[in-house]
Amino acid sequence: MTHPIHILNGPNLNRLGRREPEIYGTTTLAEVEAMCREAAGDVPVVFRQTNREYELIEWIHEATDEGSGIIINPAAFTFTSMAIMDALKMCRHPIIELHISNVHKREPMYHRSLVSPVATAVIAGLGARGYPVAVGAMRTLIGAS
Ligand code: DHK
Repeated sequence: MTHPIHILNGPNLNRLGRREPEIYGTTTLAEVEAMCREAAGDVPVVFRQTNREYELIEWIHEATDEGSGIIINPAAFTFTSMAIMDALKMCRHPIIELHISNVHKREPMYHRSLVSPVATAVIAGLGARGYPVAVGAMRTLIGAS
């Protein structure tokens, strides 16, 4: 039995679809979750979102102990949280950092990720479609396809 892919989402992503649609699109987080589960096929998925930094850290610990890989959109915590970076450092599974927008085309405050140095790969700018792309890549990284 393959351990789950943990897909973790940070602050304000609960409002996806209504939040700055010109940047993040109109796809809702529930629709993103469905896209991920379809892309995962026979690999189980844990899909979560929180606005609480400590909770995201605890979920990273859980994914480290019980999962097969982490796909994480830390949202604004990407650029501020050394605690999330430190939690990810403990993970020996593949880590894909995911952003809906191309953060490198945005304002300078979005250009220095604290997560990228500890991630296996980064996907940014594909919109909500980046999530199923990340799941497909994670299936390959964990040997599921
Ligand atoms: C999502 C957010 O909420 C922003 O704070 C990030 C990221 C970008 C995204 O593009 O998915 O800066």
